[in-house]
Amino acid sequence: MVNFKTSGATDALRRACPELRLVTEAGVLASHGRDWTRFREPAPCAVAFPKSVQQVCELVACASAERIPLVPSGGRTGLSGGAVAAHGEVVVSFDRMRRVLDFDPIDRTVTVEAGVVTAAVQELARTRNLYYPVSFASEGSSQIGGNVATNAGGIRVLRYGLTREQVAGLKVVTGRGEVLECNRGLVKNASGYDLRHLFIGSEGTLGLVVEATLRLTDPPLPSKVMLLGVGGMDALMNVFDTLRADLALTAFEFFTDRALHYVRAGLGLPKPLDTACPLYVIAEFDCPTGAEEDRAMASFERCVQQNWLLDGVISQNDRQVAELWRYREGISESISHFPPYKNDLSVTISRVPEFLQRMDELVDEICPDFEVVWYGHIGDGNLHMNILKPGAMELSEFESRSHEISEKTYALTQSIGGSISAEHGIGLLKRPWLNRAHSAAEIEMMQGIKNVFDPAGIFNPGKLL
Ligand code: S2G
Ligand code: ZN
Repeated sequence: MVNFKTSGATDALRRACPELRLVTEAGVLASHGRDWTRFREPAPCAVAFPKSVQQVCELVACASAERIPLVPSGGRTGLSGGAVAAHGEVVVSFDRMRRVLDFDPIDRTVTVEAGVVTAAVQELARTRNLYYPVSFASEGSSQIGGNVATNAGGIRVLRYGLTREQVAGLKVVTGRGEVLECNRGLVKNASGYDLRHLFIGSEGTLGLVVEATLRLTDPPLPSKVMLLGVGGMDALMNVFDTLRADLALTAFEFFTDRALHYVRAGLGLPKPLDTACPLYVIAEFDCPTGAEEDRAMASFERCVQQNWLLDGVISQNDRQVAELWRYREGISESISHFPPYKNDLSVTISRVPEFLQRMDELVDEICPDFEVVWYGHIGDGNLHMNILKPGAMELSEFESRSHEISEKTYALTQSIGGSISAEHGIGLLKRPWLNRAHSAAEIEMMQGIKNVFDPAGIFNPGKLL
């Protein structure tokens, strides 16, 4: 951490912020100095647990004056190392800022502190007969502040968009220790640049999100889920196009037979279909009456007649909906022990088959000895590529081999206009390839924006930029 102060940082913070809870206990340093990634050892000098915006402002003012690097930390479920503190930084945890500050039934908005867990917002919405639609496997531990910082997506982006579309207002502490109230929950506000949208997806590099005002929406209609077996990606895209035309889809996810193998082993799940297929789909759709179910069955039959579908089941009740979703939502945890090297890629939906075909050829050519598990969100062109570490291979060798694959993967992704990070962010692990995602001019502009909001460069140094 060049020109940053890490030794003596805790003393400086204790003097400047006597009320601030500052922990240096080894177990907390280890647990709070990381996210879900396992490629860097956590080594913060301390973990700060502010309990108010005022304490955050005091902390940032001191860190800015003393040039103490700060790593914001929410639910620690990130997948690009964005919340990893490996160089003596001070972690800023929002575990003690978990209050629900306001709910307005007319505005249909809820204002929460950054440390509120995603599932708690979903539950609050449910109790008010409303719905918070951002949903993903780690929602039980991820925090709203981190969801905003990474613009978390999840399984229903197809219908509701990402976190960005739900944020009606943000309160942020900048690197100058100022509090910005962005948009304050307004639906319309044409009064200049919407700074809210700079902070969403900024990965903690522009400011610390301390409060968010989130839009809630109508509760979803009763829905059903189909688990479908498909012969190949071209057929899968025909199924997607057909079901999207015939049904009100809320999700359209895919996973490969290798993913199915691991999630069945990991969760002890039975075979979902009699037919073993190379690819599987989870399609969720509005099904309030028998008419929609009939339409779904007709659509299913048409896909079978076209030989796009090899097999399939449809849920008969809510329990089966949950059971079918486990085949998709359980994949990530079922392969986490390897560990996997993750690439979170996106292309326009129409390019998915070509992209996957060329990726298969690339993997066969450069790493036939590696096992790759694919799954993701066809409905928004986001494909999760998980390279599984071979048991006997050292983590460091595995990471460097995976970097070679990433070099070629990102070149291919860039060649067809895709993104090297669809929803997990650039963080620490993808930073060497930022120039695959943006031109030099764009990166220069991004650095200029960073300098405005974080002039001392104390926010999450080494991440993203
Ligand atoms: C997903 C979750 C994390 C992972 O399952 O859609 O975004 O394993 C992922 O990539
Ligand atoms: Zn995902």
